[in-house]
Amino acid sequence: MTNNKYVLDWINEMAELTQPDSIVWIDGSEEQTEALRAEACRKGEMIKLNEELLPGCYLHRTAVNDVARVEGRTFICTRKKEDAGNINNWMDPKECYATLTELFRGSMKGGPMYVIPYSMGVVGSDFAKIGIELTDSLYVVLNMLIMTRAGKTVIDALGDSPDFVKGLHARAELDEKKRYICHFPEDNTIWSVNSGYGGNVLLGKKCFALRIASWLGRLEGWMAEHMLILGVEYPNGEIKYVTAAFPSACGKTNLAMLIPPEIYRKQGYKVWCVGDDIAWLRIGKDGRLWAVNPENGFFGVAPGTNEHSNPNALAATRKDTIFTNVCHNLDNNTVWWEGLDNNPPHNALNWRGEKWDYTKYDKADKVGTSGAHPNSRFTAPAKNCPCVSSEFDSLTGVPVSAIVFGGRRAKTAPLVYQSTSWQNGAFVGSIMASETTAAAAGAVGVVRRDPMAMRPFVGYDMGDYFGHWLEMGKRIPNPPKIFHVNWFRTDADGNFIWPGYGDNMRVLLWILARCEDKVGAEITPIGYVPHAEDINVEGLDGVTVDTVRELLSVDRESWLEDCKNIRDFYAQIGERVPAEMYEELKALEERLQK
Ligand code: OXD
Ligand code: MN
Repeated sequence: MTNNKYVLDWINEMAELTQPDSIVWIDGSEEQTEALRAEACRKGEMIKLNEELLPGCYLHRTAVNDVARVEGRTFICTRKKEDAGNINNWMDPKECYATLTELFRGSMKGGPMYVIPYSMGVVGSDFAKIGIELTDSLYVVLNMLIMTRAGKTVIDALGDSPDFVKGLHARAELDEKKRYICHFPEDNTIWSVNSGYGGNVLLGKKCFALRIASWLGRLEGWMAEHMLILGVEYPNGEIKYVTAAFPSACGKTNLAMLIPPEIYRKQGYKVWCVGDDIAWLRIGKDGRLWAVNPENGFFGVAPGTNEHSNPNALAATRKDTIFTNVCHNLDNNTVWWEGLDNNPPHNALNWRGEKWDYTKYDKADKVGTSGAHPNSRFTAPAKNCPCVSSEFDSLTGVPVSAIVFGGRRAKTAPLVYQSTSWQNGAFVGSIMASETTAAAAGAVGVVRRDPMAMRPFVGYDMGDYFGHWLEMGKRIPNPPKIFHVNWFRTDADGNFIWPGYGDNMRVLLWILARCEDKVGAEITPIGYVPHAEDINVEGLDGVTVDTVRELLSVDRESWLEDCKNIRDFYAQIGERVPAEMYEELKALEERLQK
């Protein structure tokens, strides 16, 4: 497919190491893709679902020990340890290549090596970057064909250039003790071995579009962020764009595809989805910040997705979708997950492929008793989404009015607040915290600091990353305003107070009104908080202005407690945390103590 010497030499070298029987180039044609789907079914890697009810859809199960990203096995391999920083796991590149070379050796024997040329971003746009993934997994090929723009057009666009990210993946023995997800930002290289779970093996996504891209962004003066991108359309047709960073499985996909409450729909408000997970941000010629979504599909969390929480996501999964680790309804050969509806299938296999008894479901042991794994996923083409933005394929992206940070916090963080400047906003992002979810292996529900929702995804030192945010702020003549939200505050009984989902529109409209100086706010020690009356509660059941007042309250004691934790976390990041962040922290403490 190409004469590019850099590409061919590298593929030959990797093939000599992994020893596949053949090399199969992925051209992106429907003909080849359909043949590969059929082959995946023949080999038992995928199950074809009911063609009438779920046309073009498939089910895949990963190994039971391989169901989430493995942060403990994810490494940034820079020559100097300090460039990877204290928050990342680090390995010396030479040592890492040597260890992984032995794991890759002969790992593709007996089967083909697939070569997937892919572009993150629209081919031909200034934002786009090219990668090539070599893999032994058909599941990876078929997912990459949904999640990225892949195939011949990409290799043609690369031409003779050496400028591509080299990704090597092999499932090998799926041995979790020998599982490694390794990034070599100085070599534009990613090696992933012994996993088959999306976040570890779809190398265009977290590995390239966040970890390697964040490194490139720092070098080249742009940003790669764990952010959704949405457009709010006003009744007059004007559209304002917002990006929002929430940690994994905290509702980015739901917010990105939000359906406004009826009172707004009637007036003509709409929300358009540009992206649900990753944003690449560049300074435009007009001095504003512009965003693109480098992906081409959604790799969304299935459980909890339903007609109420996210009808747009659900619609996106009704055709040409790959489901991973969901429950298989044997009666009609469709899929099911907890929170889809109240009718669990009676004749079904669970995510492990075992006969499933829905009456044994125990909320306290989801992994053991649920039909679908808590981190089960759908891989759906973005084009399937009824609210996909007309700017989805734009070469220049969309101009960003507001950046929103958010976490899952039962207490402390109010429903929404606004930072007082770009520097203060970067500080607000740096002190984000959230309760952990099933998207990563490990305990669920523990509060951990997750700066800008990028803790698992920054490809270099976290202190330097904060520094890059501050630098960018100095260079954007007309920067977006920066906010923080928390949809997850609970009452004394542990129930969520704010209805969330579509009603988050009410908060988005306050945010956008602030961006245009159309609404006032109260200044508090943490920043600008809405006057409770300015969050519209019309049409909400059981939520009054008083509820909103409670949701907006700032408890000085718990904030001061949080500040101690932030100080410890900054110390853990180490000496590259910029002085400006410590100044912001000190000023916050002083305001809270006043
Ligand atoms: C994801 C994640 O899959 O953040 O998007 O884990
Ligand atoms: Mn994510």
